[in-house]
Amino acid sequence: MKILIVGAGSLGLLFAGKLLCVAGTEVRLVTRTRQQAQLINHNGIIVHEGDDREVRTNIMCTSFEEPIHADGPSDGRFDWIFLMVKQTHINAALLNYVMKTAAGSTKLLCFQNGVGHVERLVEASIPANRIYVAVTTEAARKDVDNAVAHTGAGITSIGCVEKREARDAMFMLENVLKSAGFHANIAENIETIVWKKLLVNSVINPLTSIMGIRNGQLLSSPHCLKLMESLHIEACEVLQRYGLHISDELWEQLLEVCKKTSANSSSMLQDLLAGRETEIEWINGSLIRLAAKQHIKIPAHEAVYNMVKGLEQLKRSKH
Ligand code: KPL
Repeated sequence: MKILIVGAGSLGLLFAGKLLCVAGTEVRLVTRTRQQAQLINHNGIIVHEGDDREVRTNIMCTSFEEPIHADGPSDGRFDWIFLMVKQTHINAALLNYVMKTAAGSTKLLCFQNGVGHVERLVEASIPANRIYVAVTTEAARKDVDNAVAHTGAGITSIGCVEKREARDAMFMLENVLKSAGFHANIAENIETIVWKKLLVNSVINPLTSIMGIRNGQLLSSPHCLKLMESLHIEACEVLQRYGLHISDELWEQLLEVCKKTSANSSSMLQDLLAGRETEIEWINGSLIRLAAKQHIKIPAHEAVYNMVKGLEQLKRSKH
């Protein structure tokens, strides 16, 4: 199986590093900058597992600026392209790159947080029957541009946008992911899984970003728990009206995510501190837009949305 991973953040490096160890799998990696591509070409990818194991693998890596066919044995015909960039990095140039790189049968697996990216891919004329969605709870921290620490094992669910599409291809991919050591499964209801992850992100990410705290600290104060509850209740109402089955267990799962990732800074807080645009538009923004279609107001989400947007602008003007 030939896989092209687009995006070399923490998850891109983790998946590339682990998939490279699977016999019969060819993996290539695309980075945003030439410097990162050069570093990875010279030094490989290092994955630090929790048990102090260190796996170093060599990989062929290019940057967006270089054509994918230029420097390797691969004929550029990939079975899968894993799109592992953030929502904020999906722009015309990236879509153009993906379209040029994909052959007629290449399937695209999207790992983004939130919703909205699939629609943007379809608008860019990528056929819906070639778009697949992945939701992963793997936790990883990029230490340097070619090294990643696997900080927590999670579950990766994959599903297709068009229900009747290639199950065989998904089975094969599921097996490859499992051989690489990931807990992977094929989800019949990938849309529900996407929205549930969005709900978790819509509570933890803005609150940790506004307060500048780690995920676990949300649990240490009744005031924080109250804020979490308000966001959770509003989001559940919107998703139930949208037709998704949302059980009471989701609140427990939300608390569990905070516990499991207690020492981590949320991705939104990391983006804010680094002066990058956050994914708030595709997380809480998507919920607000869905609520508007239902003619209801979700004031707690609107408040955190505006606070994060405000902070984002202030931080970006300083950088
Ligand atoms: O996915 C996350 C993120 O930081 O984006 C977690 C850790 C689950 C918090 O929402």
